[in-house]
Amino acid sequence: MNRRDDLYTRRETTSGSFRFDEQVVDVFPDMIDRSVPGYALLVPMIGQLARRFVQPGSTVHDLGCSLGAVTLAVRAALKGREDVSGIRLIATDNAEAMVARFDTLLGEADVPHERTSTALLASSSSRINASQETLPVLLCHGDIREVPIENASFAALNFTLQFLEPEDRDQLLSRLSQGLRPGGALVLAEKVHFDEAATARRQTDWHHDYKRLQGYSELEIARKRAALERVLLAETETVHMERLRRCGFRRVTRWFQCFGFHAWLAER
Ligand code: GEK
Repeated sequence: MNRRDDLYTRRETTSGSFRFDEQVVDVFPDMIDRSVPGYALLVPMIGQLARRFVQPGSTVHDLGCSLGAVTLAVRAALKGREDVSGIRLIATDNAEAMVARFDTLLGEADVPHERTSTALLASSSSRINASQETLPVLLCHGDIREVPIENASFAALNFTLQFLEPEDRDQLLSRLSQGLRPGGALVLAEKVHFDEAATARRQTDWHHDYKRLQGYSELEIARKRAALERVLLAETETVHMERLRRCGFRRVTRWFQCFGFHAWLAER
């Protein structure tokens, strides 16, 4: 059962103190659903896009997988396709508490899976027999900046790039575009920043209205906001689109927006 997120009723915060720790993991599905407007729609839609773009015998990356919502949506969407043998689903996160919990969830759901690391991914292939049509999950505890991206046809950065230092973002996206096969695609979802002050204020107000309607108090909203300062570094849509093109993506399409939460499909 998913626990209700009441973390910031209990936790006093200092600016920039947010971490993906055990206590966040305990409430994570509820936290992200009640904090990111549209999350419950975005996840299955990423699965739908994967069904179109994933190619036989290729690798799929869920980068910053948390509890694996995207991995599981992609896996569910690919089921029923005739040509899934040999597809490797790799889910990576650098928070040990997240990976441990996702491991447990995969076990409970009887999904074939195996723990690995970025170093092992680089040096060996999985022991899991991906030739069967079981779509096994390779669960990787590590930094997405170090994950080898090879022979991929689909990747998702669902609200993860925003946690990297901006100077590391170009390198990751360039590696992704180089590691994707022609015809492959990346889904990037981010909280965006608006340069124009009045627009930024309105979008923040609307986001906070969403959180209020989801039952968060003013104190919880203020504490979470302070905790994320300098941890979640949002950029404008223009910065994102220019970076995606500069890093080698041929066509970039925004396919989702709810207030300041955007998702683009970047095609190789
Ligand atoms: C979902 N995609 O439910 N390397 C690996 N993981 C990282 C890194 C990094 N450098 N930085 C942050 N993370 C998920 C939601 S949450 C978004 C993604 C949110 C991980 C971090 O540990 C966390 O699990 C995830 O990225 C971001 O569809 O909480 O707003």
